[in-house]
Amino acid sequence: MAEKKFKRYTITAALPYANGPIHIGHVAGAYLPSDIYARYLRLKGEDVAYVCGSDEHGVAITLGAKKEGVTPRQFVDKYHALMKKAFADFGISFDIYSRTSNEIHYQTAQDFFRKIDAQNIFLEETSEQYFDEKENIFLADRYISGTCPNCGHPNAYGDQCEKCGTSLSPRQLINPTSTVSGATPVLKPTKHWYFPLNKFEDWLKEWLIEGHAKDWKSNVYGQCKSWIDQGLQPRSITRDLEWGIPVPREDAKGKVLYVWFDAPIGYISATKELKGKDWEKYWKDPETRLVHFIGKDNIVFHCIIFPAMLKAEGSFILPDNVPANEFLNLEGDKLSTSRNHAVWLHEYLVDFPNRRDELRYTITSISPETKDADFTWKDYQQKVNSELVAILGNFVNRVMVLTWKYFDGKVPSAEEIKPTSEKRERILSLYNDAHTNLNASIKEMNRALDEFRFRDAQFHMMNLARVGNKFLADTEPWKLAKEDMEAVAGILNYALMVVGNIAFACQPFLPDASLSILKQLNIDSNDSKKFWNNGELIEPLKEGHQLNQPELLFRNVEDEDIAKQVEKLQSVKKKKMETAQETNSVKPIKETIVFDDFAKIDIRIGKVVAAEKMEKSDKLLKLTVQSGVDTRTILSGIAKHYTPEQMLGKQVTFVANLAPRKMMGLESQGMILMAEDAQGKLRLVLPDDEVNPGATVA
Ligand code: B3M
Ligand code: ZN
Repeated sequence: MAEKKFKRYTITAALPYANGPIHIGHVAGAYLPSDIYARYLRLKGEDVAYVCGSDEHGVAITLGAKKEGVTPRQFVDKYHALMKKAFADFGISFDIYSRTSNEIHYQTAQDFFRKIDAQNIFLEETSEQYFDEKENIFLADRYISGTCPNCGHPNAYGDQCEKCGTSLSPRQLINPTSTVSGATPVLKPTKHWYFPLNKFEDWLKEWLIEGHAKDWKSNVYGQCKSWIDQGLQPRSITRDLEWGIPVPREDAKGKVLYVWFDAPIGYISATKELKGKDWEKYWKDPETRLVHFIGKDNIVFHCIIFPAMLKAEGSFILPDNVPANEFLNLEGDKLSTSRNHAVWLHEYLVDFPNRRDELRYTITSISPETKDADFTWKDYQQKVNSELVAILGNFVNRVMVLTWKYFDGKVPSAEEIKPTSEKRERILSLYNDAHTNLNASIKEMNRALDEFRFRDAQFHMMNLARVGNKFLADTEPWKLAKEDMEAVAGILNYALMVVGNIAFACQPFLPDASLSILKQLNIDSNDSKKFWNNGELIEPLKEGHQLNQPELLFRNVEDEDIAKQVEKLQSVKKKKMETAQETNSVKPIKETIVFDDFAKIDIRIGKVVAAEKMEKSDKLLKLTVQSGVDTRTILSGIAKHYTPEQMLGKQVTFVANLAPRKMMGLESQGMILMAEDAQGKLRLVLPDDEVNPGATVA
């Protein structure tokens, strides 16, 4: 890694919307990696400002408040408190957890706007925007949904399609509807301010594509590049809303800043709140390293839009790295707040008291650093039981117990073992092996931490315990105790030294375990800095030093512990399905069939060449269908939904090999496929473009 020496670090973690509790997906995306990194830097003695806070503006908030029937203020107060507590209880070591409804943030965001505005950078434009006449509001962002012009997803929002990730504006949506009232919106003129991202395109290319291509993660760089390659457009940065930061202009009454304009400035406001007069160093000194930790859905905002805003403002440093993570899934399914498919941090802390490290460990070991990952409770149990308990806990405990057994809990003499016998020669070579491996692991761990590869870093940390265990298993001090206590003393002295180094090494990953080991060794963390700057093993224990009693670092997770959690997830799913069925009376899914069952059905596209009402039936239409192979008669129960005139010339999808059936004295030679919803609405199932009759469907 290119060694750049920074004087201080400003570490930010995405400001979560104050619209729901924190779940493990959030933890895996931004909070745990940033916490590990911040702890690592502090341990090295670096000057760190690690800032975060609640994002309290935008439609995510106003819609949520409306749903709960409270004011936005009451809504954010509730969730801000909940999130702040969950982070603190989980031990995320923010230097400050602020919020964007603070006075200091209003000031900071408005000053930021004014500074750019004074340079006449913003564009001002009156344009026709969608308006909900029922609710009397303009429909931006999540207030409006419709079909995505890019992928056809029927529920894309006015700012983004969550299916394909395309960033959108409301006018691009096909068949837009108001998410507030369900109304079809009308167009109405309104004035807004736009940030001319296009004018920063060349600068962005140079700074990002040429400047950071090599040191940024490839998933981050790739997304940025494709955004820039598509060409950048001006983005509106104001909204017609009541909740938000007023646009600081005389002629902008009733307008507020767009949430994505003010939210990243929240990092700056939080730093001001934290550091007082000293804050500028953390944002304006080029020797400060600014690093944003986020999830992949926030990449463009942090890598393109916010940097361009900082550049336009002119006095700030730019992010040096944005190590964004991919997504974490849960038990094979997307995490979802609205579906309640999640492991909520505050609930985990109640269900698994004093087991914060176990969750940290599991999440880091599957961290979605390069691709999406899946959290399963079975995995959690396995990682705790066969890694934390069996490797780390076991090693520390064995060393502690043996030292108490043979040396009354005092660090034994490290006097050099002379190679006076074959056995001793073997022990000496085992020392050498262990030493080489331990130092290599420490180096690898440090390198991985510098490169934001936290999963690898944690693996190398665990290697210290793996090597320690192997050293004990190979040297077998419990057998030597009968013949060579000098050798036993040497072995345990060395093993204790390894335990001490593990206490330091696991600090960023497993802070509670680290404290427990330090307590058992009866040392404080003074030597931490030495360890983290040395890059190799250090000797934290003196001969004769008295240890405390051993205590267990981790306990096994029992089958019933995880069964309860799996059950909880399933019962949420079941309940959701039941209520969905009750409210929509959606029919349950039929029994599973195998592919061969499906393959027997011959579905074709045909064209209606004649259509008439069946006599004495108000339901049936008699259709003459050209099937590509033949011309046949099909009777279809759609007369209440389609007229013969409407059907004439239409394509239809039909089952071509269904045994003919007699209906009202006439033979029907097939079945037209229809979609029917719970309200009885019936629609033809059709290809979305004309195909030739006889086309097969599979
Ligand atoms: N609140 C989006 C999110 O929670 C947004 C992040 C802001 S970071 C400045 O995913
Ligand atoms: Zn889409």
